Amino acid sequence: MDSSSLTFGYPVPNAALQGAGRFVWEWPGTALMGILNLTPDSFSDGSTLTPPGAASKHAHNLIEDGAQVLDLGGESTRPGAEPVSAEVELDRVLPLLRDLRGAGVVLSVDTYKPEVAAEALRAGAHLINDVSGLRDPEMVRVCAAAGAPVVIMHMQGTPGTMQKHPHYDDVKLEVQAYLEATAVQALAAGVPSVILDPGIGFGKTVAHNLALLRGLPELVALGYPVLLGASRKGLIRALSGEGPASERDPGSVALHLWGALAGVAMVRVHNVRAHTQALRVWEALREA
Ligand code: HH2
Repeated sequence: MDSSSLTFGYPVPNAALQGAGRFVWEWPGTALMGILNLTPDSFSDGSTLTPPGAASKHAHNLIEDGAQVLDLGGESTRPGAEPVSAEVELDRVLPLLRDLRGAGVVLSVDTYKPEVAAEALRAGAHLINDVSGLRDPEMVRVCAAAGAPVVIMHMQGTPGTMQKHPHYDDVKLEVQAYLEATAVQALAAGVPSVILDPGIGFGKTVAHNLALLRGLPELVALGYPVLLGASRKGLIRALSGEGPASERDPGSVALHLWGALAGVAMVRVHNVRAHTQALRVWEALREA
């Protein structure tokens, strides 16, 4: 099985020291990033994690189910979502982040705001997941200074407007070119490593999403770890006719197994247990 790795400038669960101040986490196959939306308005699970203790319990359940990374988000980025201030985002994310410091998994924070990233990294976050794809140059400086790797996700427009009129001449080439150029710049500026994410549903029609999913092997071939996040997204309803987000786990598994077949290093999912089982079966079959 192929393996992937990320480099950090500080100790991280399961990472090995490789040279001065360089800690490398290497994993085989496709790792599971469990989603923790600490928001009242996320599209699939908004508000369910806001009562005290509920988020921590859910986080530990995700770890027990097989999550190697937890992604904590304090602002919804669903289509039409309103931004919140850095203070609100930090108030939602920091308590759980501190609570999870000894949990033995990689802690990611889903933010495009450099001030949130800086504070989260000080509080024990290991990885920054930037859905704006490092649009703010300050984000590169923050991550380089801290020694933090970054998920660079592609988004056309902003969450408020992105689904109004998405347009590309060649979606696959444009997304790939953006991700590659941004990765090269980030690494040159001192970010220790990056993960690339085509941003399913972020300023894309169904046809755009399908072209990106079919083009995953070419994105993987660039040589960077690739993350796929299709969990419970509207694309699944569009392709299957099935209703609410909470009922889209079978479609999520189907799309993420497609990603695993293409060689993606990580999938970002709500239902970790279902994905653990699907990936174990699929990987055993592949290795047989
Ligand atoms: N999708 C969402 C949020 N963050 N990050 C990455 N890297 N890739 C994604 O595809 C991605 C992401 C949207 O999903 P969710 O977190 O479930 O909803 P919301 O933004 O409404 O909280």
